[in-house]
Amino acid sequence: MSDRMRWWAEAKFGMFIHWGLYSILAGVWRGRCVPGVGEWIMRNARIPVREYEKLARRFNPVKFDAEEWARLAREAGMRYVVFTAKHHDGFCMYDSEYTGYTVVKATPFGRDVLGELADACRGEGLRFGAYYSQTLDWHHPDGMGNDWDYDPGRKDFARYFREYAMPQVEEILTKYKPVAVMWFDIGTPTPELAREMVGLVRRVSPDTIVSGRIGHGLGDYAEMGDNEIPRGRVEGYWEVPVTLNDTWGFKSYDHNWKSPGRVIQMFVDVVSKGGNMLLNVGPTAEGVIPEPSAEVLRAVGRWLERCGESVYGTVPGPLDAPPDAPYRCTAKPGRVYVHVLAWPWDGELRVFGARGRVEVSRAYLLEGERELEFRWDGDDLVVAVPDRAPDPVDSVVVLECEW
Ligand code: JFZ
Repeated sequence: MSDRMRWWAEAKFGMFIHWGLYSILAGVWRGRCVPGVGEWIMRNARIPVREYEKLARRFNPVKFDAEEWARLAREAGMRYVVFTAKHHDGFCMYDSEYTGYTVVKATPFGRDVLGELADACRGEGLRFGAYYSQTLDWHHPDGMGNDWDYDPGRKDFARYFREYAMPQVEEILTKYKPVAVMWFDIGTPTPELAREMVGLVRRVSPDTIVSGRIGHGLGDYAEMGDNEIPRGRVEGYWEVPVTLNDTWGFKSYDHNWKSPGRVIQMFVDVVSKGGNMLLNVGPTAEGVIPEPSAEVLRAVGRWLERCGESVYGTVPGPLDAPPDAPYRCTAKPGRVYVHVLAWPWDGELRVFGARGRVEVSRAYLLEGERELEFRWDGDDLVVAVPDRAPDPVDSVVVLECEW
């Protein structure tokens, strides 16, 4: 395991925060609901730069409290936070010296959101990372993606990348150090430019992790598609970004919140396959994380408070659950944690294909440590379990074993 990735591989769980001028529109433009994710409203509604820029004068999140957000992440059991320093709309939620289009210079709020969040997260013992859109930039004439204000044929993207994006990444890495993760997105048009950006990060901040969406296989880990959990184990370091509803940036009418149970089971599924989960919140224009999403996070945290040892610092281990099995497995030296996601109705938990993979000496419930009888049936380990599940979402059976 590489030194740079050690904390990340053990952390398993992070908070993603998408917050910017798009949070003001909240999915609505000129009285119309705009389809698609909230942070893409400028593109999806083809809002002219001169119109969209005016939102900056309206950005005054009087209820923003970075320490409250950091406390929620800690309560949820999250170990790192990734915040949108600059998303595709080009607006900088930090104090950039390369543009006036920033939360400090262009808004009545005038505060350095990235800086306050970085300090608050570190105060809670959380690692802090910055999301940076290195390719799409709908505000800058040489950035990619805005074909409604600018002529794509007249763009000089290499100039944008080398004279704007790279200097901004360098200022983020130096002004807000230590930046634990630079979360690049969408990919980079050429491997040459991607290598230049990775080289910059390595030179300026060698411990900073580079996300997979820098592209061309140059990241320190692989980033799955949004909400895309692989069907089986994936070797190497990888992460899946997950929304709590159906948007990253706040939309006033997206109430399709995932239940705590679904989030916990998704999380355990991801960890059992070797990945991390970066779970998103989309705060409102006032600076408030929507309460329904906060409640989900707190419920996840309560489960992790009780069962976190079966997740943090684990590896997939010797037992791969069949994709449609009602359980998932994680492991540490000397033990396998069987996460039972659907409690057996007949009192028998069957762990498929365990023979020859684990030498079991003891089985017990993680919560309460109740001893459980077990037997072998062919290649399967069969554990006798009580009628009632200890937890309605994920009851953990511990197998003490050599593997
Ligand atoms: C990107 C952004 O466009 C989006 O706004 C959000 O920030 C999300 C986390 O990242 O969206 C993507 C990028 C890549 C894939 C899917 C959505 N992908 O590779 O499938």
